[in-house]
Amino acid sequence: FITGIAGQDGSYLTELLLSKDYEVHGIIRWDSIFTTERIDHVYQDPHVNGIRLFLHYGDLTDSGNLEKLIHQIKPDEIYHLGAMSHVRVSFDMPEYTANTDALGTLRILEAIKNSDLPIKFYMAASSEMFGSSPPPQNEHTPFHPRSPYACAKVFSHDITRMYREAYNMFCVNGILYNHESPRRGATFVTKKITRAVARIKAGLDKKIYLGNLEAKRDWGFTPEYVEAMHVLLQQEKPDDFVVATGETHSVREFLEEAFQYAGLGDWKPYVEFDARYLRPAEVEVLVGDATKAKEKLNWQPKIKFKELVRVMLDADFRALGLTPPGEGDRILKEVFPNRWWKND
Ligand code: NAP
Ligand code: G4F
Repeated sequence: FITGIAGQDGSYLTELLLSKDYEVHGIIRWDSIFTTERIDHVYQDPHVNGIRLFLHYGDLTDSGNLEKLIHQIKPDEIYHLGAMSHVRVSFDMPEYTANTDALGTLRILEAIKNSDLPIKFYMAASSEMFGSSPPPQNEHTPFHPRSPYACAKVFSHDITRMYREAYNMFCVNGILYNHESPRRGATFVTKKITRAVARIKAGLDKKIYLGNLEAKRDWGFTPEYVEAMHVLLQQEKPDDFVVATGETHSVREFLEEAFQYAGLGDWKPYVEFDARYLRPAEVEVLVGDATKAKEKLNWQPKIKFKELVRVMLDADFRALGLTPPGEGDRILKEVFPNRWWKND
């Protein structure tokens, strides 16, 4: 059972679990337009027998709905990925963010507890929780959240651990650092840049407007991160893990790399500053120390910063009908000969 199934991570995780012969259920929010674009390629018509993907209407703010679905589905594993996941927006909507991202987790944990079923629970915690704690951060680093989003995730992280200890439930936190892909939402900085670079290349746009270029992030590749989520729920004993590449790069470096790879040269003539993208409090630098995941889960990322930029740009070129430079596609073929996800 996946909350946030139609999000970036939910879509890859669905493909991973289907490739492992799971029956997958997920909640989507009702909207007046279709919001399932990321999972349309694996959608299965419910009128056909033998399908393994089931979508249900649901919302993290509706405890009755969550209780009912968990009672009906009786899942073995819950991957709780649903969230208002945009840090900047959480400053505009702090109460909604806390309701969804903090209380939403509590609602699911209570539903599991009340079900008396041996359900394993994965909580999508975040490196944002470390905030201004100096890098590199690991499982023992104190949290110092710098946004309503991060505060809500700290609550979810702690309540997940608390249910594990108090009720002996199989609950784990994956403390994931930023992970990106061609399916990343277009308002997050990596996708905003690669999409804009492709549009500039195609002659559709002239400029991109950005905020703080000096912030540094530890950016990884989403398919590898959803593999970590799955492994985390297959441990013998529940435990929390940092999942990261251990490299950090600034938004400025991302711009340099993307414009160079696209053959546009210097990025400066194309980029303008817009204060609306600044945050009241910024997280300056995130670098994860994922030694524990390497040693205990045998998890290690293969795609790092430069490859990630290439993979994302090739996809954005293709989306506009442009011939991609092709290095990203070549890397994917070489590194993942048995790829289980659709290449966008
Ligand atoms: P995403 O693309 O924004 O997906 C979030 C999903 O949550 C969307 O499908 C969204 O539904 C759903 N959602 C939002 N509000 C909801 C509500 N009230 N009820 C039910 N569903 C709701 O985020 P992501 O990148 O896949 O991230 C997945 C999770 O990992 C999130 O919890 C995020 O905070 C966390 N995380 C992400 C990263 C990262 O770098 N990507 C790093 C650390 C942690 P709609 O499709 O209807 O909008
Ligand atoms: O891409 P971002 O919006 O990601 P951010 O804030 O790091 O959050 C993402 O990663 C977290 C894990 O650490 C997740 F928990 C969270 O759900 C989300 O997936 O911003 C990255 C950096 C920030 O420092 C921001 O100030 O880019 C800077 N930035 C500069 N200009 C911008 C922009 N960010 C956005 N979104 N848009 C800009 O125009």
